[in-house]
Amino acid sequence: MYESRELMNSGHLACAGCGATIAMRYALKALGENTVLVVPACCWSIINGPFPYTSIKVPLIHTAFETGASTASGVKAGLDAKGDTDTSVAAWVGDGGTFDIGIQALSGAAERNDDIIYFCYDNEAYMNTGIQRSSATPFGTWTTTTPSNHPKAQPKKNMMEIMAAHRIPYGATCSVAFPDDMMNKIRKARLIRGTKFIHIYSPCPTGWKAPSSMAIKIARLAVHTKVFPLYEVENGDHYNINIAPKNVPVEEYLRLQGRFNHLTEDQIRGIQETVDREWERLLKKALD
Ligand SMILES: Cc1ncc(C[n+]2csc(CCOP(=O)(O)OP(=O)(O)O)c2C)c(N)n1
Ligand SMILES: [Mg+2]
Repeated sequence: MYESRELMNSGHLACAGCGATIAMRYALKALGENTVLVVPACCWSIINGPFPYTSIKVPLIHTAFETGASTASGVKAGLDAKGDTDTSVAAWVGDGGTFDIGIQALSGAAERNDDIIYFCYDNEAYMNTGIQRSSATPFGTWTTTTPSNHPKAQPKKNMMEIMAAHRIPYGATCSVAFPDDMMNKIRKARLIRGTKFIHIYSPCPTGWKAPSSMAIKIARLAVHTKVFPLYEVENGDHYNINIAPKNVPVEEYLRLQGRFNHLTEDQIRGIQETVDREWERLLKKALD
């Protein structure tokens, strides 16, 4: 079975506790070896190792920052032209490459409903270049471009809603703290034709100022505080929540990460209110 095969080697170049690396390991187990990966500029361009070395056992194409989706579309068209319709083509892109600079290419692929799986591993900032804020960075976060005395003033962009609005056949959020849920969703996505969008919550101990041993605990708390709910969206309007959150106060999640150290009680209350409001919105859609 492909699912249990290890398609990632241990000799990669990631920081200790890197969620994006754990995410790749699970994703490859679910995708299987008949896969081509497209990776634009991001931490994963480094993690995989310098050519001719590689830490994964499937072909990987390095491409320009804004071209994750369009390169994947091109690879898929090339394989189709050769008569190969079995190989899965997957873009593996950071949040900066997805929410910001690559959104045009992604929107184009989704509008054409190109048959690719688009993964966004979300560590909530431009980590590879030194922790700059992206539109995936949550409100109130410290980054090197949003210092503690001027933390990020805007909320995180709701990328799944943008993808749902394209009416793609399948979208799902995943977390490295819930590997079975993640692999089930990827296996499901592999069998669906058209554009699939998989949004993976990927802790970055380096950029989040947290101990590497806390990465999975933080990821689990993100789900149980409702900060990052795990759900699927089919055809843009059928919502399904996969893990019931335990309603842990958001403060428990924030306090584990140095990037939120400066937040006042008032600001934390405000974040809790936003999280509750967003959860209610999602719940309404799931119950519809
Ligand atoms: C057009 C362009 N602008 C800027 C860069 C520099 N750059 C390389 S990776 C990166 C950050 C990527 O952030 P993200 O997509 O979130 O992935 P992460 O590094 O967090 O894994 C930037 C700004 C580039 N390679 N190309
Ligand atoms: Mg990032």
